[in-house]
Amino acid sequence: MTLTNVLPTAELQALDAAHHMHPFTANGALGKKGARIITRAKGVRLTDSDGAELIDGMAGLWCVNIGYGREELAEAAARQMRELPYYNTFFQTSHVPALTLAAKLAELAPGDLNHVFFAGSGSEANDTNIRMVRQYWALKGQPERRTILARINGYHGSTMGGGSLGGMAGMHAQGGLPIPGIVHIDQPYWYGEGGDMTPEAFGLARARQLEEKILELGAENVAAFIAEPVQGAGGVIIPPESYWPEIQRIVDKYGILLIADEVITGFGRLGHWFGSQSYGIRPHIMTIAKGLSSGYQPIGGSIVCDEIAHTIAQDEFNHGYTYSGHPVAAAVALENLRILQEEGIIERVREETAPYLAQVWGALADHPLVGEAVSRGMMASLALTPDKARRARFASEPGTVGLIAREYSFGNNLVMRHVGDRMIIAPPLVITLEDIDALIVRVRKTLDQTHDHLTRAGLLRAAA
Ligand code: PXG
Repeated sequence: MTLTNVLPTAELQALDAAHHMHPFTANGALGKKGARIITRAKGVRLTDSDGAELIDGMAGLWCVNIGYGREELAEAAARQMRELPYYNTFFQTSHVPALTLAAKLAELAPGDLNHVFFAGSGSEANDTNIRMVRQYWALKGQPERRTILARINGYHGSTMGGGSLGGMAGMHAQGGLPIPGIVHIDQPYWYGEGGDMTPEAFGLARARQLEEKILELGAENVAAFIAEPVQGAGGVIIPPESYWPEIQRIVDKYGILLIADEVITGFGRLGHWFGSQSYGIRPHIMTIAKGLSSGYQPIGGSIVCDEIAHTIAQDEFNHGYTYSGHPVAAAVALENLRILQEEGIIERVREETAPYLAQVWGALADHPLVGEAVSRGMMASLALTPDKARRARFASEPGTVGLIAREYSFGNNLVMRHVGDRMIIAPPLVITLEDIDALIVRVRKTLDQTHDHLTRAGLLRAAA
């Protein structure tokens, strides 16, 4: 018996409001309204404490790649807990789940990305990356190479390091971020910022900001550039095709380390094991988390190339987490990778479901409220606009319209997020064509309701 079974929704909500501090939430307002309590899930569907069934268009928080309810993962966790629930890897010991998972990741990762440093989350892994690239350059006799370049509206986590690498203004406004030594350049967001340029020209221009910044700071002071292959939390921003090849040219030219933050794009979301493969880029480090265990256990890490790993190995690296390579999390991750591989889930995304999603999601562009409807793999976004021809923003505070749409979507039993006035989805990779159809029906209904609402409320107005 669980709490869910013994308490009515209102009492669960009251306990939640009284004691539970939610992340990224105005808890006062949520407490008054009451959180929706999710009690169980299967496949791509969630059930709430009132018994309603929702399609989870966000795979939890971009992580439940294999879908909910896979018994094999529960079994793997139980088996590992009985055998060895915990041991550390700090002081000259190792254990089978961590070393097997590291070897498996080395096999799956491209090129010479053959070494894994484990963390408990994506944020922790990016904190590791900051320290690792600086230590690498120190050991190479270039300790002045400390600055890490990142992007405005990128997301790399919520720790002091991760939040600093990220370029979220709302996060930098609180708690003294960013830490020193991190410099941001603009994002390759053509729809919102490209003006009259073609996407291709804009992609090149934004990539060349990296070169300009390197020259401004002096290449001898720059350690690394970090970026998500496709920005997730920033609003599913898919860069123009010209962007990544130019970034690769620039990091190669100046000998800057490239960190691909694959926390969302890893483990099949773009139709390849890693987003870097989808874009043909060659990172020195990939940050991983989320889909590594399909969210069934908290685990993250950095997959590191030979050159950095061999250099770091020359000295003691004074860094690590109690739960680095946690045996239960590692055992669950291994089982998750087995399922992704043996069931051909990533190939199916690439060959079947992603092309289908691109077609039916792209067709939403005919809706009067939609300025662009784009997808890559199992990540998709809509830009809402009061004036399609001008790619106009709403006159209302950014996010007002997005929130209205999100509320309708939730009411239609579809979990679709908003980032400002962009609507985003990233469903479990196991979603079927029929479920994509069901999802699209709910999105269309949501758009119609939002359009009616904006018309009635006089909000269908463009910013000057
Ligand atoms: N990098 C990327 C690219 C992410 O998307 C992290 C790092 C941090 O991972 P952890 O495991 O520390 O959360 C993330 C996480 C959102 C949202 O609102 C996205 C994330 C986390 C929380 C909210 O879309 N992504």
